[in-house]
Amino acid sequence: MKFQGFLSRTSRFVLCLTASYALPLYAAPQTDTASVTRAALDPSLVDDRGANAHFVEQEAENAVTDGTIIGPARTAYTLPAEASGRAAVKLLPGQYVEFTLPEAANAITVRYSIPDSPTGGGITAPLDVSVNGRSLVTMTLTSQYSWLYNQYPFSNDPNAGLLFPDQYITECACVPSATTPPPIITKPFRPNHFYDEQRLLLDHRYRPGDKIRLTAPASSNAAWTVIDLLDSELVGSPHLDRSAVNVQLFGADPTGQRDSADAFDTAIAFAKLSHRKVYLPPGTYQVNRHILVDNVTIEGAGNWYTIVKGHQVTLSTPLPDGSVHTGVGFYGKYVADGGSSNVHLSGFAIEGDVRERIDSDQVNGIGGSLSNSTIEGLYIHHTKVGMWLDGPMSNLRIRDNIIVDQIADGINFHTGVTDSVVANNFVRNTGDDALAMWSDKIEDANNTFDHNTVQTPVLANGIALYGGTDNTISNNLVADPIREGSGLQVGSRFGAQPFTGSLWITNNTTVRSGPFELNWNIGLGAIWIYALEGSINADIEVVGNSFLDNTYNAIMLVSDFPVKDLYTITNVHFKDDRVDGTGTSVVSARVAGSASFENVDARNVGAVGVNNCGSFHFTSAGSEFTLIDLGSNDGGGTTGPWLAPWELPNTITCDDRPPVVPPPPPSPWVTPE
Ligand SMILES: [Ca+2]
Repeated sequence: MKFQGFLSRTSRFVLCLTASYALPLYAAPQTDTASVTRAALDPSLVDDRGANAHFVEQEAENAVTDGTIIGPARTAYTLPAEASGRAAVKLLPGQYVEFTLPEAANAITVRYSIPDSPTGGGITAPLDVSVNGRSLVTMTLTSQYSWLYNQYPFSNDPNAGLLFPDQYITECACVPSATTPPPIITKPFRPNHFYDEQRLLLDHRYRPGDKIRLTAPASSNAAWTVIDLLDSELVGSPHLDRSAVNVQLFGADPTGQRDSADAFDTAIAFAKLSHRKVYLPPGTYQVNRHILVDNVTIEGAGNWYTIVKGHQVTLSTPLPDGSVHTGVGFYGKYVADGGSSNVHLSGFAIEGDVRERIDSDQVNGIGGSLSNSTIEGLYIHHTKVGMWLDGPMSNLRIRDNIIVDQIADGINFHTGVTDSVVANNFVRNTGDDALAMWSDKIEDANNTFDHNTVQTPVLANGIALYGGTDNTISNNLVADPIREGSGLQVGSRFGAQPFTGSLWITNNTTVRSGPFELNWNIGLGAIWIYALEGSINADIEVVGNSFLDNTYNAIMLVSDFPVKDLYTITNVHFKDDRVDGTGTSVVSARVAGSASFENVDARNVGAVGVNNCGSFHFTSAGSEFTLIDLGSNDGGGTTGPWLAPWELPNTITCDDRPPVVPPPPPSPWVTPE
């Protein structure tokens, strides 16, 4: 969706509009585009990778502040680790951070963290916004949707004891309930999901060079306010459609006071009878349950203007799908009920109210089965999963959406989703895999995830594939995965169907991936292929990718120790990939099998190029994992060429924990080798 024109002053925000907004004529706005980054990288390093978003992103750590920069640091359960670029700015009451607008803007998004309440549940706190020294508005920040603790599936109680004392935890390397004396568990235990973000329409269009200052008021009740980044954007005027069926004519309340769910249903029924679209005019509509959609088009005025907002509802009896709560969401019919088709949703926001993770709850922004459908230009916030599709279903196109601050996944193709596309979406701060295909019971096939941006998934992976056939992951940008996952995952896990046919992983960029795996106590790879529940022998082509600033390894092929002699990984082919910076190795092999490498170039490699453990038998025949050198694999680091002849084809170089050598920041690959 592309908007034209500028925001009028009839914003839903009540602002003080006075003559003092006139810009001083004597000062030519200073243009400062140097601070614009994408995933905290110079945009030239990620050209044509990731989503082409409507906004520009600026990191607080690059802005002007009298606060304190925290980070860069990547240790899980810390504030910098979950920040974009692994750094942010911490403001004490009275301190500020100031951004210089690089482009004209009438809207901003602030990504921030404030403390939890002492007993959990969150607080609210003010943040003053001023432009060019003039006070504009005070935002009300909240930590009601952030701060989870403890073991999966987490708790909101910072003072809780272990949820599962009978489970192994890495902190004591023990099973606490079976250990004498019992280990002392630090509280809060495993705090995470610290950040939230909030959007603000400004009173008018500001110019490049104007200064947006965010100040934690001296009187703030929050002991600190961390600002991670600012997105700024020029939002066009609302989309109008006078020919469509207007939900307000059926009683929908744009002030958000009355529940509008029944009015939505009535408008949808009327629209289907009259073969027209449904239109959601600007406003906030309260909807506290699923809106069932089938063979209908629903258009909003744009996701900055039309907000469909719900609160979580506790059900007196569980639903057939297992839910004990419901909330706002647009759902196709489940396959058991025939599935939905020809659904087209665009141009509105879905604001949920999910504050805890209950895996059986259907409290997702989009759900059910949606064949032959499109989902475009939505902003989905504070739901459990942005879009959880339960197939079998086919031909769904998901484009140009923003999915942020989720309790679990961003988008999941679950069970037999085929011939579908996820393109140009922006996903930040998910609580599980940001983009996933889970071939549960029935394989996902012929799908493409293309040109999406994923930032800071606080658990699991940026993009994850669990089984499937002939799927493509291309041109995506994945940054800052934090724990128990990495940038790209190919896994035989979660009962998924095996990988068959081909899998193409093409022209993606990851950055600051390959984090420390807390349970294994080793570093992962930016891409990791994991044979946990079966061998992986489909044709996997990993071509043209850039793995930048890897915390540990760039590439990992791995099994789990109890199954290391059961499963292998074979038929994986790396070609034309670039590795710029590894804390440890380019390749970590901890499985039996093989992979081929052709024109895989690396530099700033921190440890031996190949850390080859195979399946840990360490016989005189060498590792059980073989590297096939197809030529032109150049570059390396302080230990020499990354794919040196002495490492081939299967020299054992196994070292669980080589010293980490943090690489220099990524830079242009000036002279391709
Ligand atoms: Ca940041």
